[in-house]
Amino acid sequence: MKRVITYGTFDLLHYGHINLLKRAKALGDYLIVALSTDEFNWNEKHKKCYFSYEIRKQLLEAIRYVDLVIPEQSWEQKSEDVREYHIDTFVIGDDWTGKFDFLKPQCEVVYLPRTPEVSTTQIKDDLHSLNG
Ligand code: C2G
Repeated sequence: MKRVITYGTFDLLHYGHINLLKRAKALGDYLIVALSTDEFNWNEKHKKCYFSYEIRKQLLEAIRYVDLVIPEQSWEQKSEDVREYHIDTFVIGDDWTGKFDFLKPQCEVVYLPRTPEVSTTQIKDDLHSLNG
């Protein structure tokens, strides 16, 4: 069984996220999503999530491509995750190209093209301008 892992915030879930998860699952048989906790988002990514970790986790668990959701609590946990979950392939959007090549000795590293024209930031901005 080929095991795939990906990482992200997945706030205000949209079709760009779904496209990523669908392609990630197609690379193997079992997909783990390491979901950024609220603390990690705030302290490390300076992102304030609209939905809490628990809600974002529930949403991801409802997606047919996702087999397991675990917390992402630090930038440094990836190597240990790959070991602990016997990961064959690490995958993430190409906005991160090169950033996780250090995992190559442990597993395949795949950067997938992002889905254009959609992002959580854009959704927030559009809603803000809609409501004035
Ligand atoms: N994504 C995409 N297309 C978009 C938007 C996002 O393919 N239009 C992908 C991103 O490239 C990422 C995943 O969807 O692979 C989740 O995106 P974010 O929630 O923005 O995750 P990010 O903040 O990039 O966190 O340790 C890695 C980080 O946790 C990644």
